[in-house]
Amino acid sequence: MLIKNNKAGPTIYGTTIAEAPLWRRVGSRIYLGAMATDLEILERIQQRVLWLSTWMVHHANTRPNPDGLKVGGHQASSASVVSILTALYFNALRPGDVVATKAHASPAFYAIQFLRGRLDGARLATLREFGGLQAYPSRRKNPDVVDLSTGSMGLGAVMATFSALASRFLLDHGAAGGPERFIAMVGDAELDEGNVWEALGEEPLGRLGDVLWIVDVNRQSLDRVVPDARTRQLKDLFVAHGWRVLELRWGRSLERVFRRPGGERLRRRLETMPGREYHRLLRMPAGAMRKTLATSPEGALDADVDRALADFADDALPALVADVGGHDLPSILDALDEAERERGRPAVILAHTIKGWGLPFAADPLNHTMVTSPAQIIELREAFGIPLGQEWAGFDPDSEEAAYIRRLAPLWTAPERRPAPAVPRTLDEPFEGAMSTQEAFGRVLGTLARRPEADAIVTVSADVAVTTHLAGWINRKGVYALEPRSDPFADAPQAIAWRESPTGRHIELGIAEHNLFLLLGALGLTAELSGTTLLPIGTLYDPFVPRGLDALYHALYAGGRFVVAATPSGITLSPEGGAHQSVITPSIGVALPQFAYFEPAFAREVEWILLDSLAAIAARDGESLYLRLSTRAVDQTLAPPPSDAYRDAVLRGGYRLRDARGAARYDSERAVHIFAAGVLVCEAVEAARALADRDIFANVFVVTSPDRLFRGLRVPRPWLETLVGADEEEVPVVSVLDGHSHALGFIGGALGVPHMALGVEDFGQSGARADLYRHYGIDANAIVGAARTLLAL
Ligand SMILES: Cc1ncc(C[n+]2csc(CCOP(=O)(O)OP(=O)(O)O)c2C)c(N)n1
Ligand SMILES: [Mg+2]
Repeated sequence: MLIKNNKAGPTIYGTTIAEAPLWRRVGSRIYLGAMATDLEILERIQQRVLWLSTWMVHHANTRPNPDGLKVGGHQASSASVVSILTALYFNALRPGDVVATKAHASPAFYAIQFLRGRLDGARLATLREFGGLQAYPSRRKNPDVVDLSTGSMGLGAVMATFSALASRFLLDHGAAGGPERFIAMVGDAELDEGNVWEALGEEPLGRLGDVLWIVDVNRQSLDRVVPDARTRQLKDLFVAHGWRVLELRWGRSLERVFRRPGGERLRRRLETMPGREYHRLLRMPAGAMRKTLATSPEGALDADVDRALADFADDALPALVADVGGHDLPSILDALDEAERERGRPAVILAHTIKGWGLPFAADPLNHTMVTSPAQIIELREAFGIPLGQEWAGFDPDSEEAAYIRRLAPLWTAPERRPAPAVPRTLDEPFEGAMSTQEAFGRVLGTLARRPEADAIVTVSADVAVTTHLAGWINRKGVYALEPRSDPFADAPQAIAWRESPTGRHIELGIAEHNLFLLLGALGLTAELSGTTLLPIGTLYDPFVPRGLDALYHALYAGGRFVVAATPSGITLSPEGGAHQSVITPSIGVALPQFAYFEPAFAREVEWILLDSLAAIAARDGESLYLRLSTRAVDQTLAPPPSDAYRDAVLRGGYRLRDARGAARYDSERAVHIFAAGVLVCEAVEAARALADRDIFANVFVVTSPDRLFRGLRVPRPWLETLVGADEEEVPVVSVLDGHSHALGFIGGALGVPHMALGVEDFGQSGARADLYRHYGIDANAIVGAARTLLAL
């Protein structure tokens, strides 16, 4: 698109240019109609964005502040992308575009939302206040303006990119897709995060044409001007991952000088200069710049460079030398337009910028945490031409800027939600004999695969689909690929038929737990972004939950809803050894918000928990599910007979499996409660029998969800108290699980009785199961010992 400063009267489609919309829809495509837009207006808008974002942070740091803590707000990081954001939000964005903004650019982002009429002006004054605008864009907290959450370096942009895959998945399965394009902005140092490259290595991501990244190459991180090698590698790294790279290195003023005599030498000088030296140059007084630039690294005068700069007065040099492409609006608009043109693969714009652009601390290596002083803000206000008392003002409705903004294409808004997918309440699967919860999970999914409700389910695994029992599902539903692929093994039947096509419903990833969680988050957000609800289920080995924990946290925080089935778990996986035995995951399950941790003991419980969770996800009113499963086969005859009460108790977090109160010679002074999670119910029952031989009366409670039981303590009549009878007030507690004891450690305190919490409190190791249970003190003997200690019997 060519931007011309054209204010005159030619008309398009019968309206004067000053009134004509800057976009039009032809069929399903939106065209940015502006054959001529007013660049001067855009420049003025960008100045206002810079002022408002700087003022907003200044205000946040100077308003009455009861605890005196520094509020912060990243004026420099925000200023760095003001030009890019202006080009996007005041020209390039179409109604189908969603944006994951660079997290530290939130002030500029909020200023823009205000100027575009999406955010009440009064909210700007609430930046970083309780209940106000969040420090980093959060769709959980400010859903009215934020498309996609960002904050923890690297995660937001990657989840946005996986959202593009989720949208493509929907289209391939006949649902309306959308949004049409996913734009993610990242800082240059943000790309140090390994999860970015972990994601870009995933094959389908290199072929998603609806993805555009914009890297804010200001050559600065939090602490420093970054090493040059990093910046120089960027282009090759993206190209190696199949991306189209567009560079915005210098602005048009410098490019013009480069074309003059001596200009190529100047270019070389600037482009070979280490980043720190360039930043030093930018911080120099105007008078010192020419000499520094025209002096070669060896100390000789470079006559060519001197000649190239000859026409510029000293005080014109700072602006010229700082003329990087990421602040040159026409160049940015051209790059955005160019990115549009070829949509067969993702594109990235590497935009060189100045951190703190337009502010007193521009390019200062330590500007990350700087905020304007009172004297600086007065100077800026005057420089921006903002009258005193008008600091928060938007554009007058009669102004050219306001008229221009009215002509812009509307920004993306959330689509209407299509009806929620149905989920059966029960499958009435027969579960008999000895069976593990992992096996039950595979059975339930296999049965679901034969029912129409399964149409909303999508499974994901990071190279452990086979060992986490997804085979039955995959055999029925196939593996998702962007195009159909032939299967060279089709004539040689395999345990898993790896049929890849756009209709497949299992997405297989490389061994990358960050990708697993971010993709689950993205698939779990399609209800909000596309209007079509998916029911995502991801599987991984439980010990590797912490490997992707930060991504899991982000996926939940960003609003994704999904199921994680983690198996095998605990030291029960005996011979596999400590590297594969999960110990701390139950505590993670209890602690993570919006993530219900369940660890069922019996097969039917797996069915109920999974279906209940899928129904809640479908209805968008429930939490995500963390289903911690086991490889140990458990005798299903130990389970209570199916009933509504049993199901209800399982979903509330636990039930009483064995009631000692009916025993002959029952004596409440010789009673103990054993609370056991998951497969250790077997040890609990065995211990209860052994205790009975000593006339110690043990009740066994199955804790299906330590998490629900714990959080249930805050309601008026906690489920835990309901489980225990009023006649059992003094009965002490032994708890046991295959994981850190801590996850059930709250029970005694909640009931106000002595409690011994058994669990695994060290790294695991190889061995036979009985040896390990004995060694870590979670076998029946250990339970008996704990009960006797508590009762002093
Ligand atoms: C995972 C993570 N680690 C550390 C931080 C702290 N942090 C915030 S900004 C920043 C530097 C960001 O540099 P860059 O991405 O280049 O952004 P810029 O501010 O230069 O635009 C760091 C380390 C963070 N937010 N997230
Ligand atoms: Mg940076």
